[in-house]
Amino acid sequence: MGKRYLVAGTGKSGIGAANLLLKKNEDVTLYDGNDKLIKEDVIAKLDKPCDILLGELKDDDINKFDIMILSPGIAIDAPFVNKVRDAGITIWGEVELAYRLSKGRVIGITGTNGKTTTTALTGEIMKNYYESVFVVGNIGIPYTSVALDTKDETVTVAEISSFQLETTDEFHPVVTAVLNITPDHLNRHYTMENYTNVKMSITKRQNENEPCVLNYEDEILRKEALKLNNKVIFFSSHSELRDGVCLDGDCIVYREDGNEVRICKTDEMKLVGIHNVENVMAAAAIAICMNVPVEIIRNTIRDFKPVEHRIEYVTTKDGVIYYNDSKGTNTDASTKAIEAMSKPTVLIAGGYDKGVEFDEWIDSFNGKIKKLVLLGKTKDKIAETAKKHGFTDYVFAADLEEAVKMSRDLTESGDVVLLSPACASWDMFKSYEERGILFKEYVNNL
Ligand code: UMA
Repeated sequence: MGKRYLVAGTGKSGIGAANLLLKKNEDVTLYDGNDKLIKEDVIAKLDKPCDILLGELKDDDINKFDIMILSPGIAIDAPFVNKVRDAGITIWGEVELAYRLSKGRVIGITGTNGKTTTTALTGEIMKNYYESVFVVGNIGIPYTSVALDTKDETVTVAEISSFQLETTDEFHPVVTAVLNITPDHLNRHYTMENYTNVKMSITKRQNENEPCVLNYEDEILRKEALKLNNKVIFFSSHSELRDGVCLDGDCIVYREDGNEVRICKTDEMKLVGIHNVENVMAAAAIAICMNVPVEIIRNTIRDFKPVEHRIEYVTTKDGVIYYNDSKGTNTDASTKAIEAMSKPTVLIAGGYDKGVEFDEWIDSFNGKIKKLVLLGKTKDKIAETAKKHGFTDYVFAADLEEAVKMSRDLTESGDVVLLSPACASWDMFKSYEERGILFKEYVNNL
C-alpha cells in the first residue's frame, strides 16, 4: 500500500493490471500513448474509474509515480520508458505484477511457436486432475485478471512471450518449457542472441530440482541446456532419447532411468503435423513433472482439438479446402502450416514488418504453392525475395477480402487456400484473431 502506480497501455494487459490494483485499493493512473483514445471509453473498460493520461507522457507526470506496470506491446526502450527508468522508477511487466499478487504454482511455457497449443493442452490436462487451474498470459487472458482468485493449491499455466519476459524479475515458474527458438520479433530484440537470452530467462528463478522442458531437435536449445543449472527434460520428434520424451514407432513415450511410460499413439491425436507431436510431447513432459497420472494425460491428448487460427479448417467450397492459420505470424510458424498441406495450395501472406527475412520461408514452398497472394506492409519485400529465389507466381491484393476472392479465382477443385501470413497482423488489423475471424467471414461469404 501507499505506492503510486502508472499502468502503461490500455489493451488487455493494462486493463487487467489496473483492475487488479484498483481492487487492492492502490493509487492507479492508467496511461496510453495513443492520444486518439477517448478517456470515457477507457474508463468504461475498468471495474472502477481511475486517473487516465493519454498522449505524450510529460516529464512532470513521470515523477508522480513509484512503479510503472508495462504492457508487453510497449518496447522496453520506448523513449518514455527510458525516461521513467532514468527517473529511478521501478518497472514491472503485467506478468510480474500478477505473479507477485498470486498464489500457488506456476507452469511457464515459452518458445517461438507452439506456445498457445501447448499451453492450452497443458491447461486441459491440469484441469482434468487438479481442482484450481488457470490458463493465462500471451494466450489472451491477462494473468492479472485471475491473480486474486488463485489459492495455495492453484496451478496456473502461463503462456509467456519474449515481450513479457523482458519485464519479469521474481516471476518463478516451478516447471518451464522452451519449445523452440527461431527468428521472430527482431525489431524489438535486435539480435538472435538477445532474443534467445530473453526466452531462456524464464528459467532464471528455478532451483536445481525444478525442471525445464526443452526441444532436443532445436540446436540453440541444445546449446542453452548446457548452461542451465536445473534439471532438463528433452523431447524429440526425430531422435531416440534414453531419457525424456520421444517416439517409439508411432507411440509417444517418456523414459527416465531405464523406465518407460507409454503415453499415446500419434494417430490417436486430433492435432495434425509433426510440430503438434512436439507440442504434445512438451505438454506430456510438463504434466509428468506435475505428477499427473498417465491415463489422464493420455485421455486429454486424445480429446484435445486444435486451437482457433492455427491451421484451422474453415470450410470446403467447390472442392477447395480453406484453412485459417492467422496465427502463423512468423516465417517458422507459416512454414509448419505449409508443410502440413498435402495438396496444391494458394497461400495468402504478408502483413506487419518485424524486420525478418523471408528466404527460407520461400524455399519451404517446395513446389507446393501454386500461387502466392500478397498483402500488407511486407508484400513488396516478400515479392522481391520470391523473385530472387525464382518464384514469380505471386499477385498483390489490396486487402484481405480481395485476397480471398482472388484466391478462389486461382483455385480448382482439389486445391487448398491457406491464410498463413508469416507476419504479424498489426499493419492492417488489431490482432491475428481479428484477421482470422475476418478471413473466415470472407470465405463463408464467397
Ligand atoms: N501502446 C502505448 N505505447 C506504445 C505501444 C503501445 O501506449 O509504445 C499502447 C497501445 O496504444 C495500446 C496498448 O498499448 O492501447 C496495447 O498494449 P499491448 O500491445 O501490450 O496489447 P494487450 O492487449 O495488452 O495484449 C498483450 C499481448 N500483446 C502483445 O504482446 C503485442 C497479447 O499477445 C496477450 O494476449 C495479452 O497481452 C494478454 O497477456 C498477443 C501477441 O500478439 C497475442 N503477442 C505476441 C506474439 O504472440 O507473437 C508477442
